[in-house]
Amino acid sequence: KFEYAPAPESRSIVDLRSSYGLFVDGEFVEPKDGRMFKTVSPSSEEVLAEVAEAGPQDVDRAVAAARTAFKKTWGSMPGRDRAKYLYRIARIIQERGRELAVLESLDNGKPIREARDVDIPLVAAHFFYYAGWADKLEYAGFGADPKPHGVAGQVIPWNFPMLMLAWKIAPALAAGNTVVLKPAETTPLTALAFAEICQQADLPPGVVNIVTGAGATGQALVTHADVDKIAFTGSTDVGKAIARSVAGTKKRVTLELGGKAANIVFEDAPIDQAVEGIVNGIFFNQGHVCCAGSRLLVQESVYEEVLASLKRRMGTLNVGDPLDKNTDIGAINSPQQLAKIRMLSDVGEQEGAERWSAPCDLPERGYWFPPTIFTGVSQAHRIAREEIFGPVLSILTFRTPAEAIEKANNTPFGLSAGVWTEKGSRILWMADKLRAGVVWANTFNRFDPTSPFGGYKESGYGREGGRHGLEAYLAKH
Ligand code: TXE
Repeated sequence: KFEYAPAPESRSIVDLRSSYGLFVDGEFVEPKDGRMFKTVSPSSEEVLAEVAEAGPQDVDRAVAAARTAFKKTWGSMPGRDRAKYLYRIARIIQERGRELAVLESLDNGKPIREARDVDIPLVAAHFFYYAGWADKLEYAGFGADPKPHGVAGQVIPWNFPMLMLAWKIAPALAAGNTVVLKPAETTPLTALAFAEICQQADLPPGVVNIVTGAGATGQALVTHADVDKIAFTGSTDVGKAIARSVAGTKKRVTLELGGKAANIVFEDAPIDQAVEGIVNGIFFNQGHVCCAGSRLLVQESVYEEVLASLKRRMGTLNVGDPLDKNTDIGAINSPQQLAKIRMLSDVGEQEGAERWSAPCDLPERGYWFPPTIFTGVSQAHRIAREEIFGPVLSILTFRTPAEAIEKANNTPFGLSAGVWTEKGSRILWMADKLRAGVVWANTFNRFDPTSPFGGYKESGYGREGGRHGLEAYLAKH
């Protein structure tokens, strides 16, 4: 009998320093008031490193460095030269791919298989893709001589730390902006590795600056008077606060916020394939995905069959050590997020829905939650309306396509949706009626640098990715 014994990805390929400063004007510097915070591995609770906490003066310094770089080098550099730097960065990311994947998995808790096969290859792909745009901006459709805004202030979340950095930094630099980016406080390490990559690529100082810290650092950045353009991905509440804070200023804003996507399975869908799509839709990245298929809408006639098949499949998922290549579901990113998932799951039961979790042994240390589904969910339940952002699926049923549309759109969010059916005409009809920025047909959670991504309604505004992703970083005239 063949026994597959995977070697856990070796931690030793990651060269962690015990402490990291801020990356300002091409160098790592101490924070002005010396404040540091710890970043912890969510799977082992081990302290991975100490990281500087940027205060307002540090943010000032970073924005000033970005302004100077915009004026002196990057803002006036020919597009083909900017492209050379972006291609160089993309190649270094590929070369260091294994190390970056391990670092991401350690700091975030995601399975190494996903970090290695999805996150990091997509990071490189974004830099390659936008490098290709840097000398072709006149074809982006914003006039013959589109101009960058200047300094971009970017705040990103913890679910796809390096990929969110790439979504933000690659188009900003391609368009000729300079950047100050704040990674999330629980996952700063790949952004700091990216700072080293900027040094390795000889990127002119000040073009990219990384300020680590918590919400206060993000707030200091987005309210800074000399920031021209803000890009934010994170919670809907913070997104709304940012939108309010920039009202009446010169700043341009794009917001990518929460979601509560419907994954809609019709009776004619190939059920095995749909079940794979349901599993991928909600359990990929522990469900820490803004476009996760967190509401399953299944046609009544196939409900029992889908449910039985889904439970069987959930029983095969491996939950545990993120560095093990056999792991399907890793650790929940933080105790705060775990508490939120637990709280909303308890509310689901209190409101009358029925909970089922796949049987699995969860490790003692670290933050874990088993793959879980709720049946008997009604549209009024909080678990059907609020973003849980964890491996928790709410299952509802429908009879007709019109009912599926009504239920799918019955949410303040509008980021994504999935449709499973053999009928091409139905896919087109559904895609037209669903109020969601992305509609996947017979697949889910597919990403590509050429495709625009973004929301309707309270999921935010603006698009990232593709030609549309450049729009946010170019001034029209
Ligand atoms: O988000 P925050 P949190 C959702 C998800 C999750 C919930 C809370 O439902 O459970 O939000 O997560 C920075 N000004 N999403 O608390 O606080 C913060 O430091 C400027 C969905 O982690 O929005 C971090 O870098 N910045 C989402 C980033 O904002 C501020 C991804 C996101 O953190 C700030 C993450 C402020 N006042 C959470 N306060 C998605 N759309 O994918 C915090 N930040």
